[in-house]
Amino acid sequence: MTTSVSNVLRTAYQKSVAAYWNTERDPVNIRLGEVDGLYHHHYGLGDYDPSVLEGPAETRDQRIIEELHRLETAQAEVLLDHLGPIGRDSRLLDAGSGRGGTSFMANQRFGCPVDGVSISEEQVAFANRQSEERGVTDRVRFHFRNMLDTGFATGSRRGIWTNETTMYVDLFELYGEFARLLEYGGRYVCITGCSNDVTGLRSKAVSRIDEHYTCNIHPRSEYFKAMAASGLVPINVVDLTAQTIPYWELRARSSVATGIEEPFLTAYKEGSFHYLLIAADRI
Ligand code: GPP
Ligand code: MG
Repeated sequence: MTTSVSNVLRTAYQKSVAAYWNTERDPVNIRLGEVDGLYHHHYGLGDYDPSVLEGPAETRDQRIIEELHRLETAQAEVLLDHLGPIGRDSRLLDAGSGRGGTSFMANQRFGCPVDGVSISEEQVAFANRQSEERGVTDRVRFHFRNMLDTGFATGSRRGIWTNETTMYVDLFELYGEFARLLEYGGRYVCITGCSNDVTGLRSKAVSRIDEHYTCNIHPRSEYFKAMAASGLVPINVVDLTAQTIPYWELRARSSVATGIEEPFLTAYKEGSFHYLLIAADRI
C-alpha cells in the first residue's frame, strides 16, 4: 500500500483536519507532555488534588500542569484496563494516535507491538521520534495512514482503540474497517464525547466544541447502530461524564486554558453531552 498524501487524505474535510493537527503546538498539550515525555491528545479523569491551587505562587502553575497531566494519563489507564488480556505477541492498533501517548503506555503495560495511525504527518513524525528516544522502534511504530482504510492485514489485531478520535469520521465506515482488522473475539475500546439523543439534536455548547476542533460529534445512538452493523458487540458501557468534570474545572483555572473549557462544562452539566467508554467484542 502506498502512503502518498492523496491516498491518505481523500477529501477536502480530511485535508483540513490534517492541516489543523500539522500546525497544532498548543501549550495545553506540549507543556503537559513535557512533564514526563508522554504526549496525550485526550482529556482527564478523576478528582484533582485541590492543594495545587494553593501553596507557593511561584510553583502553582507547574503543579497545576502536572496535575492535569496526571489526570490525562489516568484516562489512558482506564482505556487500557478495558482491552482485556493482552499477551506480548498480541498486536494492537491505536486509531488516531496523535503524539503517541496511549500507544507507549500500552506497550509498557503489555510488552506487545503497537501500531498507531494518523492523517497528520507532523504527529506521525513526532510520535516516531518519541519511539526512537524510548528505544522501542521495534515494537511501537506510527504510520501516516487513514484509519478508515489502514492497509493492515485482515484479522491481524487482538485489540483496537480510539481515544477521542471518532468524531472525525463516519462510524459505519470506521467500524467496517475495524471489523476487518480484528480477529474473532478481538476487543475494541472507544472513549469519546457524544451528544445525548434524549435531549434532542445538537446543543449550542456541543456545536461550539465541533467548531473549535473542526469535528462532528455523533449522537450516542450512532455508536451502537454502527457497532451492531459490523459485528461489534458491546461488553461494557461506562458513562465517564462525572469523572471528567473535575479535569475541566481545573483546566478552566489553569494558565493553559484554551477557551473550550466553558462549552465542555456547560454541555456536560446541562446533559446534552456525555463522556463515554464503550468496549466491544468482534464476533
Ligand atoms: C483532542 O484532544 C481531542 C479532540 C480534538 C476530539 C474532541 C473530543 C471530544 C470528546 C469532543 P487535545 O488534547 O488535542 O485537545 P486540547 O488541545 O483541547 O487539549
Ligand atoms: Mg489536550
